[in-house]
Amino acid sequence: MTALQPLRIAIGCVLAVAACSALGDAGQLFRQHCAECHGADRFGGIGPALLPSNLERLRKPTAEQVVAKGRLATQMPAFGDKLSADDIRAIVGYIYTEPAEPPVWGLEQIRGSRVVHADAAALPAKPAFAADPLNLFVVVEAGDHHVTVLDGDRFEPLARFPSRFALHGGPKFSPDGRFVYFASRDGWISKYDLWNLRMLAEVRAGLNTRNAAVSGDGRYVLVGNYLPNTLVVLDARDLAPVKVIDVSDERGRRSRVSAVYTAAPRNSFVVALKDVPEIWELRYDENAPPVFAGLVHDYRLGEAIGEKGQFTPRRSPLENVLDDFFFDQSYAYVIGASRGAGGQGGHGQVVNLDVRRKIKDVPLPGLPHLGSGISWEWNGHRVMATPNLQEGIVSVIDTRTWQILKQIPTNGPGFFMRSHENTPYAWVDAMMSKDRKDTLQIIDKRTLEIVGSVTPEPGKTAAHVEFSRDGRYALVSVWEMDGALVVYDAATFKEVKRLPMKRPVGKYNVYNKITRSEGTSH
Ligand code: DHE
Repeated sequence: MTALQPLRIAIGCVLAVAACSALGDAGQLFRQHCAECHGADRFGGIGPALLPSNLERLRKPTAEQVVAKGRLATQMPAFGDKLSADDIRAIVGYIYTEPAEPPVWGLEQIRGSRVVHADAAALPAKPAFAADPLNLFVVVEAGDHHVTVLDGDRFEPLARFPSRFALHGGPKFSPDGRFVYFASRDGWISKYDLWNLRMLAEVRAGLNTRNAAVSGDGRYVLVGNYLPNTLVVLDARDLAPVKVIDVSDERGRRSRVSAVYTAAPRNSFVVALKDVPEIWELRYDENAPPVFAGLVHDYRLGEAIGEKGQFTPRRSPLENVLDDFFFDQSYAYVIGASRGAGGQGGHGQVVNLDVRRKIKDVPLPGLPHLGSGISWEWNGHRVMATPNLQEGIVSVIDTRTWQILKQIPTNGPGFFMRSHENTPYAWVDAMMSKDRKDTLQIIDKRTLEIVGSVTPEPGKTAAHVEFSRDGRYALVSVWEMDGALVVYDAATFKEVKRLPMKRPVGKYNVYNKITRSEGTSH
């Protein structure tokens, strides 16, 4: 030990004690002013969870503003007249600090959170309205955390109800289109009956959730979580938890789940992992063959080693993490890319889920948003197209050879792309463009050229398209607090109707979803 070391240690101790006591004061302020709504454990209550991983999308200065001024269209009040700027800063510092004990959210907590509002079996098994139940749109209004159910023939709302805080990802439907399941970033899964226009059940499956998928047979919901590192299987009837699966590689290295998807033709869920380079496939049918626990192997045909096949992960090892991907129409292939920090931008990979390995690299530029990809027949074979979160291009890829056919330049980076079997056009937004985020461009799927555009409201972000069941209308969001849902004639690109909505982030057509239309996300 050098002469200076005891001094350094002493200073370190004083600083640590000071930091602890500052956190202690902040903790006291939190308990006094925030815990009633956000929970003493910061797991959330009537307000959202306030743990560092849940706050990743909120910058600290914005968080301070929210505490001082409140949050529009929520129950979050303003504390600016009760708390000093220093107190507010202390509270914000506290909520961005990891709790002393790692948060626990297992089977018991999930079970304890479940709320059953009504029993679907006791409700009429037919729609309570005259509108076509397969041409309904479910519109997620993030501005004030509501959902609107829209008649897709008349474009009139049938119902509007409050959702959990911050829904994210596409709602998922039961195979007959009667039930819709929503996931919130805070882990709440809600089941709603579209025929009776009633909320049926809610359960908190995680503390920080990515998304949920419904099995092709409609019996299970799989939820993928960042916090804790788990997959949760729910019974789709009443959202009762069936199984919690810890997510780690075979050496025990834990991973967050990027997203879960249903591969109905394979009777399986496919899971993208954020921190370990593997794709998982979990069969949901009871007849699933047992899975060999080893890393690089196939289904075991003979003896099982303790694990049933149902809900047992079958791992495909990869060279790189993939967290965003697109299934080809056969569901044997996925093309994926990594989008997080350390991701391999410019590096798409095609993975064959049967041989369980990468079969091709695709030199995709920027950050392709493959989860939003669409496909169609082009010159006798199938192509897919993906928007790009970083560059103003749409990449069109031949799915026989996985070669890039064309990079179509657009107004700027965009999030979402959509089409329909009954239209020759694909619509793409440029919501991250510097100066053209108010405009969607329309690509002719035959010529791969841009042939038109729509600007629903100059200067206001326009994004996310979904077609009506018959493909005649394209619905676009004006993505603002006082925004709108704008209905366009998909052939003439002329506006047909406009409905005011509160930041309508996404809209989903029941028929297009349950038939896995080639023009929409699945
Ligand atoms: Fe999403 C879907 C991941 C940020 C709005 N987003 C998805 C899905 C994934 C994903 C994996 C597919 C899930 C599904 O449908 O089941 N999103 C991510 C991210 O990793 C990213 C970039 C960072 C993050 O914070 O998670 C991200 N997403 C956003 C946003 O900032 C958006 C624009 C606004 C918001 O509400 O958070 C946003 N994501 C959406 C929407 C969908 C979605 C509207 C559903 C798309 C669809 O039409 O199916």
